[in-house]
Amino acid sequence: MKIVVAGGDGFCGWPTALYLSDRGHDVTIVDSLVRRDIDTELGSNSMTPILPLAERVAAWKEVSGRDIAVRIGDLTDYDVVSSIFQDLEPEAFVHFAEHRSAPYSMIDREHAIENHRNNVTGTLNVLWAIKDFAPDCHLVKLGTMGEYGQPDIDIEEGWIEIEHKGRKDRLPFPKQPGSFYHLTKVHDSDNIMFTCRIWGVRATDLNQGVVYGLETEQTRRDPRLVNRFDYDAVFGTALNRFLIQAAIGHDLTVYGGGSQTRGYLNIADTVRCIEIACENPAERGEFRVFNQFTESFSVNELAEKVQRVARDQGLEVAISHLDNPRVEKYDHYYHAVNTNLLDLGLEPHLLTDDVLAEILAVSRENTDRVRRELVLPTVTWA
Ligand code: UPG
Repeated sequence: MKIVVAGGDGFCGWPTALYLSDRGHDVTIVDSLVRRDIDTELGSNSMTPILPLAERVAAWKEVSGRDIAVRIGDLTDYDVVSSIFQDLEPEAFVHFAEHRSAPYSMIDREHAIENHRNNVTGTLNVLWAIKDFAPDCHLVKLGTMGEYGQPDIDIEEGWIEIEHKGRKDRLPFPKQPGSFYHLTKVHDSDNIMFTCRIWGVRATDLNQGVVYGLETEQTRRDPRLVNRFDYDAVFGTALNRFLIQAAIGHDLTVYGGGSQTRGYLNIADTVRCIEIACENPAERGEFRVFNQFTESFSVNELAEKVQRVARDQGLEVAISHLDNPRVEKYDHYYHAVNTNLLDLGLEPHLLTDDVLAEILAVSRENTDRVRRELVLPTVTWA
């Protein structure tokens, strides 16, 4: 298939582009490189030394013999987006090209607005371009499990049957996002759902959980293909941060009580989920939602797992309960349905001690690149 991977220089996008290319798809990466600019803005870096995009793609050609085309461009510019659809005529457009950090969106008013401008405008441009130039193209959009919040009922996959005053309907599942960033994904979902209804767009919204891990089968083939690995308090995510903290001898930073529970998945499953979505497109006019996570854990459970695996490697790490910089529920009910992807053939890579030990080992090789002052959270919600 002809597939565009927008955001193909990022943590999920890069390994996805390699995976799809490896599976024989004709892949074009579109990226504005803004994630690298944000590193400069925040004074942060990937723990792993990542090459410039052109060099990464050249290394992939050398290792695999396969070409990945690259377009540097910003989806908030409609000329860029319309030319992508006119020139490439993609069958699937995989859309990772959004600012994905909750803390980044909560820094101040300007960041909240920029987060909305970038994410919501980019997706609107993609929807208009599909309508204008490629009505059959399947939009595979990265949403987030964070759209749902933590309701006191089971979380369904995008839709719920509701009986109200004697009548029944299948309605969008209620959304209670926890940050301005998560809100941008809710706005995207609404915009996509609307265009499926009025223009017949075919779309899959992948409500992804927190991704952990670093390497995939493809990135492991050459050190120049290594994925980015965020550890700072703005872009680093829960489990990966704990592993890096263990590697550098920092207390594990559990926010508040630590009973906050979320859905998680391995990066190796992210890339496979995208392939499954592309190869099984939504129908014209269908707004399809998959909950893309494989297991649920509380933050405390993750910290305890990391502490135990670190101990096996001779590292003693303590668990600290910091004042929670976010406004979150504790001791809440959390049960989310995730059967759509499993039914289409996903075989999850589960969070075993071996998986943790591998990520910890890579972290231990790169400790010299960590700027310790970026580890503790500074952005607060309240
Ligand atoms: N947390 C800690 N300590 C840390 C970091 C996080 O306790 O050092 C907690 C945090 O309070 C929250 C949970 O861990 O309860 C998850 O937080 P985090 O890993 O930062 O994930 P999210 O803020 O939910 O965001 C990530 C991605 C986002 C994606 C989402 C999917 O950044 O792009 O949409 O996961 O759930």
